[in-house]
Amino acid sequence: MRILLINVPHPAIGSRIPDDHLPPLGLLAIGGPLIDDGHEVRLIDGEFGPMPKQDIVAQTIAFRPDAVLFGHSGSTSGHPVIAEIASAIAATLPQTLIVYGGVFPTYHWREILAGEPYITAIVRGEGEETARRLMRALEFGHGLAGVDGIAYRDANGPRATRPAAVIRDLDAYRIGWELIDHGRYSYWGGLRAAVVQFSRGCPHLCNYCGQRGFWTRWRHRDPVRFAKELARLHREHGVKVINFADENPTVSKKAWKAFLEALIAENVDLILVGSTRADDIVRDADILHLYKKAGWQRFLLGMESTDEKTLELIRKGATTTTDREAIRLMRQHGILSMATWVVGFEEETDRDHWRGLRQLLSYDPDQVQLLYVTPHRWTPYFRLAAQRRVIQTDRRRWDYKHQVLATRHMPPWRVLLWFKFTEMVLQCRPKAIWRVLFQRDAGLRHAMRWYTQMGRRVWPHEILGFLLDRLTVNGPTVAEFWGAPQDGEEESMSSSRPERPVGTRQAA
Ligand code: B12
Ligand code: SF4
Repeated sequence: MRILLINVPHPAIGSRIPDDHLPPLGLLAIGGPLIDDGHEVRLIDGEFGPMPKQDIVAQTIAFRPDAVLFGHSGSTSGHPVIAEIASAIAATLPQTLIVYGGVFPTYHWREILAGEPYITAIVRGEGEETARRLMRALEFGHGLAGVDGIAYRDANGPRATRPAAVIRDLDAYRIGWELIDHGRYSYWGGLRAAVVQFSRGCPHLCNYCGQRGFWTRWRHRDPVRFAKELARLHREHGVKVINFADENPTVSKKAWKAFLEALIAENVDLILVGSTRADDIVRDADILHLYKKAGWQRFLLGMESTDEKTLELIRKGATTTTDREAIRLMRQHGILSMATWVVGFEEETDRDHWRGLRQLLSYDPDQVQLLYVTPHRWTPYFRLAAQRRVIQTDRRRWDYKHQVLATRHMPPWRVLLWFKFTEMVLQCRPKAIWRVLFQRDAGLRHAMRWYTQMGRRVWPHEILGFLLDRLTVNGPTVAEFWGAPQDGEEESMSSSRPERPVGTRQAA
């Protein structure tokens, strides 16, 4: 089959503000196995430019695909863009099959299939094996009812097949790196970059997390093979920065240490950045020198709130003591810390913001990233927020960087003021400025300067965006806006059945 993968341009600041773009790992992850099955696969990456809709449609027509596959990592807020481009392609090429995958459609398949007739099928959960089976069924005209892990329309309307089994051996599927020109992709201020995954999922139970249930179970790749793949990306494609897409790569100290040692043995000069949990950093105090030696330059630590009551509400399972200690240890080992902090909880008052700011200051992180509470329907937290009022009805804005919910004790402009004030105090205090200007390690200095520069560009964009956005007064409740809670379906795959890859196309 001729298969076209499309990465649509995302309107969020994460895509539009930086000059850098990262490869769309989700699409490459399904592209590799589809190429190995004998399909002719091509990728259009609309992030560059960004590409106007008509150019994407024109390039699609030129390729004459049998199937167009969509998916986007900025999942919820990316959906309206995918819907717009998919419907334009369907209007021009009505015979083309349209397949959609990723986190948001995995859960919102009922509404999408009911309201968007141009979508042929949705892949639910991880896509490597399911996409192979689905494309084979579509190619040979087999019924879709026998393909696990999808949703489609039958005579009775939208229906889902039984959940796919989680992939136990992540090394059994390769990333379709040949679909991209590595020279186009960069991060960290113009350095050639790739996104990778050592592991999938997370064993923790934070009740707002939209990712843990999607991957259903924590698994990791073979540490040595994974290190070799990173080294190959460096040697053969000149990749310098490796961005880890993992929710939580450090869950198993044994596997993580084996990876760090294997990468050190490869002796490649890489910059590694990603996210992890503060308690894992504290647990690994004795091997943090290996982190540094392997190339770790920054970890994003999800602190979400510094208020113990809120941490309990969101079941973060963290304490303010470990958060602070993790930052101290990282600094001691020359690794930057970025603390994410969430605002917009319903009962927040000025006093809470003030206390949070002071605690954040006492943590002394190198960088902060503030986000707004944004409930996903498939998480337990959604139930707690279901009756809150929505003030932002444009779904493209549900990207954590826009206020979407009303809070009880203050108007949106005051929440924005606290949001910006907290960022400003953290990033403009003398210590932070000193680190930006005089950080001794040149690599860390570059990283601090690049982030500061990003911040300077994001600020006017966010403030102007707030002034221009039309916020709804007396909007719908969260449940009215998105539908009833769906936390019963949080785990998108089955972890009890073993996954057996189907044979290759040639063998079939
Ligand atoms: C790397 C990353 C980025 C990179 C994007 C790089 C890129 N080109 O994709 C950058 C830094 C630019 C970024 C920006 C943003 N991001 Co981001 N990002 C991530 C991160 C860390 C990893 C994504 C990833 O590669 N995952 C690994 C791949 C393999 O998984 P996947 O994409 O889900 O694909 C699998 C399946 O879903 C499925 N699949 C996916 N697509 C398709 C398509 C088909 C046809 C099929 C069959 C299957 C399929 O198969 C794949 C293999 O199993 C995640 C957090 C996380 N841990 O996942 C957040 C995350 C995806 N980002 C998020 C957000 C909100 C954003 C922004 C909106 C932030 C902002 N306000 O600017 C923007 C959006 C712009 C964008 N380009 O996505 C949220 C999305 C939340 C949601 N559910 O809506 C996440 C989950 C973070 C979070 N904490 O919640 N992001
Ligand atoms: S630690 Fe992070 S990835 Fe794990 S459940 Fe909590 S928010 Fe999700």
